[in-house]
Amino acid sequence: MFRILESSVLAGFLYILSMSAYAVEYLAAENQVANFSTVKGMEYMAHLIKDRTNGRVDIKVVPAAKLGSEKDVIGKMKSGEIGFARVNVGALAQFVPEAAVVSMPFLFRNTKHEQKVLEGPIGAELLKEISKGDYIGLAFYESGFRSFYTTKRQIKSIEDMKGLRIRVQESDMMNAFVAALGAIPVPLAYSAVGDALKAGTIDGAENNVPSYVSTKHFETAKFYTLTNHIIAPDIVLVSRKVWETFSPEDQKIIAASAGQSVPYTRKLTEDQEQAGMKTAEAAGVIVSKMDLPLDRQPFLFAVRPLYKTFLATENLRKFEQQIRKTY
Ligand code: GTR
Repeated sequence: MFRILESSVLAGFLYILSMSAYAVEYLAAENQVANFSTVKGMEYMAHLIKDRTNGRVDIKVVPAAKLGSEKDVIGKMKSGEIGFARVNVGALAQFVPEAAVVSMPFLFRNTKHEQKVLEGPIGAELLKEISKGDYIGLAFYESGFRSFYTTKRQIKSIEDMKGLRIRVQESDMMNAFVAALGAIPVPLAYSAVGDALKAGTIDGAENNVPSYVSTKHFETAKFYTLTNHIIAPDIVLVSRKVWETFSPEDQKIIAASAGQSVPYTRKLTEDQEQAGMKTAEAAGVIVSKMDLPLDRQPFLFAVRPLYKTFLATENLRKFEQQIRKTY
């Protein structure tokens, strides 16, 4: 009896030892705050992965840009210093030109259009293209329309953009976009925007409602104009260096779990969008629409040249065409 017990304890001990030799904790960078939909989505994905790999792959989601700005994080993923991240395609496009396709202004007509594209064959194909180099794209998270918010005035027409200092993501395309509208682009890390608004070094920024509200930017920038200019999805990324250390079986588990976190995250994003709008309005934010289509037309016209510059290859233009033809 004692022998049996002794040998099973020993076996258990050896098992724990062997498990701990293989269980590695990976960090996943997030720049949104703890209860934000994408952070929850990444945590859900991490939970599925840990469970299904019996703890071999243990991912810890680190929110609030504690691992660095989006630009720094993507840079550090090249060497594998950071294994996982959820970033926005706008920021990724600086490193992977294919990511620019879905960050272009006035491309998606609405979130349904975005969802159909990303979750269908075009989305799958685009993930493959994005995954040819230093990064593996596991899944897209839909993130809602981005619009301008400003401290001084409402945007009623393109004229109102003139001379405003608008914060942009650290992206050449976003820089060119805001400049094309007649404003002055100010590239800044996401975490620096709140202080810049308060200090008055910028007059506004642009983002989706959950980001506008969770960052409390609405407390300083009281005009939110539904320009609905970009729906740039977020993307769950793994460093290729780290990806290649996983067995094919674990790679499958990781990819499937990321995919399963998409509908989970979408529901939270939709809820946060609705709740965020209410919070903003209750705090006295003036939410306004532009009078369609007359005031919107000059915006569409101004961004046209950007397509030539940032979708510079036939392959990228092919994606654009396929997206536009999706109904
Ligand atoms: C948010 C996105 C962030 C970051 C931010 C920004 O919508 O979730 O990852 O890209 O926009 O504007 O910097």
